[in-house]
Amino acid sequence: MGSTRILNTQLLERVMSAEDAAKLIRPDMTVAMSGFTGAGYPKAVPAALARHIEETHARGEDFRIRVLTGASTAPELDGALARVDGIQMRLPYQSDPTLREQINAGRIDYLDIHLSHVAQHAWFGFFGKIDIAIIEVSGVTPDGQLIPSTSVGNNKTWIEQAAGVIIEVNEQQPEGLDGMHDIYYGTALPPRRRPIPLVHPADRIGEPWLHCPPEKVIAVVKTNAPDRSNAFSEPDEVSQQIAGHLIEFLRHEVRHGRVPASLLPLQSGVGNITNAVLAELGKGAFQNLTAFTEVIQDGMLDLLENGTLSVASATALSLSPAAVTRFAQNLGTFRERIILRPQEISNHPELVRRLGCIAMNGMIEADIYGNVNSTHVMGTRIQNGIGGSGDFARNGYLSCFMSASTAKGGAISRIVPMASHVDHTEHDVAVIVTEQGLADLRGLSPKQRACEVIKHCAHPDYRPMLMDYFERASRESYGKHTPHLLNESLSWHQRYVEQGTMRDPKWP
Ligand code: 0RQ
Repeated sequence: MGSTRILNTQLLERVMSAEDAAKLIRPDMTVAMSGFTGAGYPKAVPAALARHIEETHARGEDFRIRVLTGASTAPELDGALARVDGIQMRLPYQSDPTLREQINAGRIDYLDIHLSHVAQHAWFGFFGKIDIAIIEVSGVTPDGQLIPSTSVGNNKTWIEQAAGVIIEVNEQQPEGLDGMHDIYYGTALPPRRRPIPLVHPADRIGEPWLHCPPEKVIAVVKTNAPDRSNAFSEPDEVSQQIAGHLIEFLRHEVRHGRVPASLLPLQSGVGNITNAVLAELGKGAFQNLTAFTEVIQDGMLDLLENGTLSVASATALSLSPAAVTRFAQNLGTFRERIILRPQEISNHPELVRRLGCIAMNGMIEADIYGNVNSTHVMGTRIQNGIGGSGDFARNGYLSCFMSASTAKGGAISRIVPMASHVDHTEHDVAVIVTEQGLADLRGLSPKQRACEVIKHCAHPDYRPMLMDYFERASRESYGKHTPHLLNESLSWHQRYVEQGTMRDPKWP
């Protein structure tokens, strides 16, 4: 069976159908897969496995597996396996509606983990033995090295740790990806750790290919399918206002000499707001920027194309269909300016702190003291996961969280008395931005922070309620350092759960 992408004869001999490869996976196995924010995930074997699981369940037999990835994948992987009730454990990040529903119904054990921690936790053995890795690549070199695909994620670790490896060679991924990756093989567990020799986002410290001993490869499957990327909507008014506040703040920081005119390496989370911030950054206020981030979205591609951004280091591309076409057409230019690394490097606390990243991420809610909830709606229902937000928020030079001031048509205030779940503590959050304004929390005490957050970030409909809470708490609280009324602090969430709104009928 000939192939222009599989140039190693030993691996060519292992080519088989997705169905046959899927049959190598047995109930209760731990299966580690490639994939990060809808890029570079296996396209055929998980779907074939889902069909196999469905048939097994129809015979009345149990068949569920434990699924590990880099981050979120796509309907063909998470969606397909969740629909047939085929997942018993999942980590470290997801965004699939069917999977989310099952996690929140209590059917799946979901481990929500800092993305930089996953590889080391696998090495420590916390996830048990990894039976099979399923890794999408864009090609195989004559000596059996794997040319990575549109994401790197945890692939290096999965290949090293798994007993057997199934490779999907996706002929639709551009051949020109070859040379864009930088796989660092120097990480180690304590006490053998050494400093990681990266001092600029453009530094290449590793090798372009993933090593995989050919004898570990139990199947090779050929695919030809695009990443399931979503289109971004045009920035709406709220996103533009948030972006405007943040850009004005960054200019202010430059004027005060706290960051250079070319800023510091940018980390930008996923979603429409962060994309709007990137669009705003491209309007000429800044030049010669760099990015040290996880995901390259459309907005970052625009900045690379128009020269605002000189280099972007990440672990995955997450592009809309239109941007995928642009990317493929200008691959020569992008290969010079994009470096894709393992997520243990793209998100490494040592590097984020050394480079002094400006972290910009979305949030579910923030409380008046600056604690941020990125993951749990009403403190109990997981939305996606912490992803890499904690890696960057804790270790970055400037940690910014952004969202609209309300959700669900105004029924929910995203500025609340007490966060119903905390992912990023008041100690890690420097700046909160909503369409109402920006609160700079650096150098402030808890009570000073509360005044800033209520005044600048809360929606006017909720501002008086928040101020009333804060004033009463300041008088009546058990301690006056971080005042709270403990029997009332989560009552806004309870009201929403019971009545579908956080609005208090006492307030007009
Ligand atoms: O639900 O679509 O059903 O209406 O949550 O909220 O406002 O559309 O915001 O898409 O920017 O996501 C925090 C989830 C924000 C994201 C989060 C509901 C809201 C909507 C989405 P609907 P929005 P965004 C790098 C960084 C953690 C990981 C991270 C995230 C849906 O930014 O996952 O940062 N962050 N990684 O209606 C009830 C509230 C709500 C609420 C929002 N307070 N109460 N519902 N919603 N706030 C990337 C990686 O790490 C891979």
